[in-house]
Amino acid sequence: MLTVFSEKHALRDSKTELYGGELVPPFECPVRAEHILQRVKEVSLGQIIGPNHYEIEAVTRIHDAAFIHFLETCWSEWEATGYKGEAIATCWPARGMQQRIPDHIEGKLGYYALAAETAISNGTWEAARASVNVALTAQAAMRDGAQEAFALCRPPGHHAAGDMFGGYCFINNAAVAAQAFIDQGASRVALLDVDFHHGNGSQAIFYDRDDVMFLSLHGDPREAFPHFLGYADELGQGKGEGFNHNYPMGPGTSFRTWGEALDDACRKICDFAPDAVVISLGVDTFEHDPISFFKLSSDDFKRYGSSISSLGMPTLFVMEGGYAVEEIGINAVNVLQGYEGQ
Ligand code: SP5
Ligand code: ZN
Repeated sequence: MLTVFSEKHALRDSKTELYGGELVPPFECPVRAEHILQRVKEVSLGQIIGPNHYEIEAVTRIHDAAFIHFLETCWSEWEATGYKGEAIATCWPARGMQQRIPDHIEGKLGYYALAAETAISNGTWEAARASVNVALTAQAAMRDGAQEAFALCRPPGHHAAGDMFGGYCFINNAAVAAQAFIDQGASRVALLDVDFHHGNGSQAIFYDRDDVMFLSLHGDPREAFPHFLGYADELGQGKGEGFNHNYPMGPGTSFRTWGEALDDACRKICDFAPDAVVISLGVDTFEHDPISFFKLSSDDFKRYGSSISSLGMPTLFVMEGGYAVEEIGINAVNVLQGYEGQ
């Protein structure tokens, strides 16, 4: 399987994450991508290429142009204030307040942030831009005939909505890639999100559409981030009604339970008969993940990779989360090897 990777991921190297009331080194850190790349090489998964450059229009098919401009200029505006730390939102347009975009960078940060743990710092924009180019390059390989590809994206994307960043995400790489399939003539695309966290951004982006079906297996929002989306009764709206499927699961969920949800999702994908499947591949479902509560073992990742390949559909894997850094390479690549029947 082809892997697409950009060294520019390393430019996303913020020093702080707001966690449990403390500023800690971010769980979403550069070494994650290095370990995955190392494992791809170790098992000789296949060719590894760098990304091509894509115009921003591929991104603004999904994201609001003013939001993208904000991401691009946030750090320099923040720096200009003279603050010592990284750019972190502290104030939101909460219930009953105006939804107007303020002029001051603190106001803009609150307007565009969906969570406060994710700090913006020098290089964040460049890395996010490279990450979506990685996804688009892998997608283009499939347009040109590849049956599958692995976009080793970092930073991840599935929490990013049309005009919101957070949950370590800035540009929704998987959503941009799904849209690229549609723009190249696909009638239907399924976006299957197996990251531990609900893909709130992807769901919001496609919620009223019937051409992109979104399915997500994740920690129950009653117990897990992003807390305010991902319930089972969110089924889509308007034309999109019936094209959104959530599988929230509670603390301690085993592979047995998780695998049954995956089987159900796969049946829905079969009925939908998409031209391509995009997998938001997070491996934070791992039993030793430091911020999650599912109980999948490293072998389980191989097993479910094989289930995904049973769909028999062109499949684009897009890297999302996973914070057990030592095992992240084995777990992510196990899915890809399981898919390839190894
Ligand atoms: C892409 C991705 O996986 N993003 C995840 C973002 C999660 N950020 C919030 C983490 C809050 C963690 N609370 C966990 C409590 C564990 N004791
Ligand atoms: Zn996650």
